[in-house]
Amino acid sequence: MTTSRIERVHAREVFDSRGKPTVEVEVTCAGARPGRAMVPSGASTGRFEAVELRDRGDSRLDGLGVRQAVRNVCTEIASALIGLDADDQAVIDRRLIELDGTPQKSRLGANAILGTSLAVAYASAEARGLSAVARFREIWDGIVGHVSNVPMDGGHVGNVPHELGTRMLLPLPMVNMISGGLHAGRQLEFQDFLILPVGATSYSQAFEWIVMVYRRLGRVLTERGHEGILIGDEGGYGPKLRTNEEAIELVVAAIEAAGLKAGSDVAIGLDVASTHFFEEGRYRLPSVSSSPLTAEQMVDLLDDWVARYPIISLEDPLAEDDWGGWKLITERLGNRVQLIGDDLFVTNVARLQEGIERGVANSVLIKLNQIGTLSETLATLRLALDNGYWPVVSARSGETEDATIADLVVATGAGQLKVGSVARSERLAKYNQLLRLEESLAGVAGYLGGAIFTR
Ligand code: 2PG
Ligand code: MG
Repeated sequence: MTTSRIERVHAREVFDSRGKPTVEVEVTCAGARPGRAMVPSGASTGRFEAVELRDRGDSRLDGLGVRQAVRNVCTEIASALIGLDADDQAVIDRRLIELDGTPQKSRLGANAILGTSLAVAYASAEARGLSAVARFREIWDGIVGHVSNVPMDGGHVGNVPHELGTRMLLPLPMVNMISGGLHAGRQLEFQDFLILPVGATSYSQAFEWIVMVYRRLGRVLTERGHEGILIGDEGGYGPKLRTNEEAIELVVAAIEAAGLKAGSDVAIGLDVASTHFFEEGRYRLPSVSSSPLTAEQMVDLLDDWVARYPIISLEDPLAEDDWGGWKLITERLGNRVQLIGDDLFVTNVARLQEGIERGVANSVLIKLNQIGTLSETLATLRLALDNGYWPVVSARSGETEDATIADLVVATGAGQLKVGSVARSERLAKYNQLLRLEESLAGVAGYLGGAIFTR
């Protein structure tokens, strides 16, 4: 018998940052304290994501309850896992996938499965007295093995530096300043106006710059007459603006007001999240044009913005089904800008593989709950690195105090992290954990920052 034999699997319903129920799982190994994880939840979800099981049809909590998912953990999943070795994450995750038996984890629920998968990793850490980051590092080394980091031919995808995936790294944060889309009352069509402090030389310096830009943005908004500004789901400001470009200009003004250089110190990223305004093959952007845009017009628009503003990263610039549009933007901008597939790839190996084969995008957003197990998430991360795609580990718009992604991004050396703004504790839980890791891993974990784009 190993020291990490699973003795108990338990779950409960808890609540996330939007006050929606979510699943918390505890897995306990013989003689150890329980390992615990909580599951996040998206609002702008992709159609190809793993399925979150909710108690639809139940009048309680508007049908948002997760009691069935909780029951699934406490009954079927518990029976399947008790007695297994928590150190064997790959075996456990395979068992969970087989037990569910559906392509998108809709029977037991991706929330039930991910909560369990992560709690197993924590249980293994508890059983052997390891920190979370050390356990994730072990799993990354063990399951994923050596990452070859071969850049793709043709130079249209990023030349990902060798350090990504091969050593522990504090990430370059990509941080939401202004929210629109489905996260802030639809005043703006685009979802996230983000900053990337590419000129900072350490994570803590990067974080301080972010805090200062956020504070200055608040002041700039007030000075320009935006009273009673709404804060979006991820802590970004949600002012009433007429156009998406106005949001970019405000962020540039805030960077400068913080005494920093827009571009070389702090660059801009957009999560266009275009799937939610893609209708019948066209992009509906009333603030830009009264008639919906074709993919080509969308690419022209973004190309123009990239030329005029210090934008270095675009997420979901085209919709989850628009492979043709994606191909076009990759050809036009792929050697100048990070093009992140979120709804497009949904952290799914098969979809990312398809993107690689089609020569589409050069970066992938990594969200644990889009795919539903730790092992599958790491497999997608590895596929990205093997093919010269930058991975960006990401939180969801619905989060909890669970800081797993902070430990995970450092352990895997993925290089970038997207969490949301610096105004809500479910976001700060991750940023603060990174500050702890920067201290405890001094001399062990590196920091490449903006150099991930230029090496
Ligand atoms: C995204 C995420 C996080 P959601 O689109 O990248 O910003 O949003 O969790 O709502 O999908
Ligand atoms: Mg997104």
